[in-house]
Amino acid sequence: SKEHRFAAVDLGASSGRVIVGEVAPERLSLHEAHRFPNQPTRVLGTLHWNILSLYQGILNGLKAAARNTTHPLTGIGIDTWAVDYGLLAADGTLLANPVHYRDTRTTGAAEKVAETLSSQALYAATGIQHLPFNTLYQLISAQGSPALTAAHRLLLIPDLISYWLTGEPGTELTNASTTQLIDPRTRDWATPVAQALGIDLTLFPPLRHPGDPAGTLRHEVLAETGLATPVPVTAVGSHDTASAVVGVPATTPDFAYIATGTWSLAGLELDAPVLTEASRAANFTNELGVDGTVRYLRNIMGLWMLQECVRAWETRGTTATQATHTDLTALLQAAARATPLRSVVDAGDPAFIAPHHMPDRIADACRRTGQPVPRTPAETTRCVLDSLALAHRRAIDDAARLSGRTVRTVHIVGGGVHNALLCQLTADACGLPVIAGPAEAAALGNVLVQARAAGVITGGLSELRALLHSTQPLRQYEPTGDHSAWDRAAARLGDAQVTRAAT
Ligand code: LFR
Repeated sequence: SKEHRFAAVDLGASSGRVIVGEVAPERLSLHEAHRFPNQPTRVLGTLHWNILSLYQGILNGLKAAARNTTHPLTGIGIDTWAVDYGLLAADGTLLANPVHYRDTRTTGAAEKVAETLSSQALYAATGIQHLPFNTLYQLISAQGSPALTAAHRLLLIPDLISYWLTGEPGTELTNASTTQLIDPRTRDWATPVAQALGIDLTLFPPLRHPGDPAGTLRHEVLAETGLATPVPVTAVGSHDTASAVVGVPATTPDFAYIATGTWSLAGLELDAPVLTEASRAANFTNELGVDGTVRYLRNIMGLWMLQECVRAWETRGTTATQATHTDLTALLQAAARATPLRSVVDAGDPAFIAPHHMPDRIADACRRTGQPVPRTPAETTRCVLDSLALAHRRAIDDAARLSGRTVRTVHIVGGGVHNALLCQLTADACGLPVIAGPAEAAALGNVLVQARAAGVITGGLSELRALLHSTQPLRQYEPTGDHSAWDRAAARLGDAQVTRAAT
């Protein structure tokens, strides 16, 4: 038949998914073959990803995909969160369990780097936003450790999974850009940065671009999953945010996007990086995108803040906040009725990155800025959502100003699409229409890049997006309310948020 099936392996911070996309020239539909929890584990004080359990979830997902389809899979693509990695010995053995980017081992690494390379020079060479967990800082913190000393090879998480599935090592470019070791102008390694800091770039296998072949499933994987031989693996935008941006159903060039989930990644798609001092001071990143694009965006805490609050309330046994779907719905309904913009916090503040005590940290931030402290889960939830909307608006305004572009539409994709209050507040804060959907943008972007590489569909990003626009359910939110209320709320946070990156 003319219809092809592609499996998207999409690992997020709270769950992993194997999603099958059925693609034909005018058709595109998804179904979830398997979803499994992603539960980080703390061992002797260090927070790890449970990498073998995730890999087993992927094998189970591929097995489910093989069972549920009458047609063979045309291919597989893998995307996950960024920056983290596994270290391998020369024989391919994983030398240590990958560490979670929310682990605090990188504390002090930025200061150490600054002794050799100023933050100005580092930004001019890599264009990457300062985040404490960038691979660069992880490697600096790991210098001299037994695993890094013994390592023959470093594989970023999607590349590690790809290697286990196919036996073929590679480094996919969009995710490689998040290491802070890539020059966004040449889209190749920033060798002088690595040399200055004593980072061995030969640990990284050669770069692959989205759409490149990445091997075929090993026999043991075929046997375990029941898939028919041979199934190719294709490099996609292996950074989940890169795939999510492909999955933005934009029909005009003047759009901003917010990829929502554990994080909110808010910004613009550009064709060249912005490496100015103003851009660095505003803490904007130039991650590389599919088809030669640049993802000019800022990391904002995202729904992580709410997830962590819910977890804290559950542990304390606060009523009406069990993590069931209905109770989350009730919590959001109560938040919708709570006083708007009563208190806001800076949702870009790295103080919110680590797990634990989120309601207390939010209360502290309110107190510090002289605002009322939220008393109930509903008030805290409203504070988080107002703060996210405010941070969304700020990122989009800054991105437009710093890149000299105009924004007329905001697209929200990813898990936050299901949060109608967040979508409406974002439209209100930005004073722009918000188009929400699809929620599974990363899986869709993954599938589309595979389908194009396989020749099932053709065209550039705008053609891929037109297919999304015509096949995926979308919802539009118009801006409402008094726009100046958002200006006043922003003023309460003062200049702290603007100047953070400059320090
Ligand atoms: C989102 C994401 C962000 C990245 C963060 C950490 O899932 O990939 O883009 O900054 O996770 O890797």
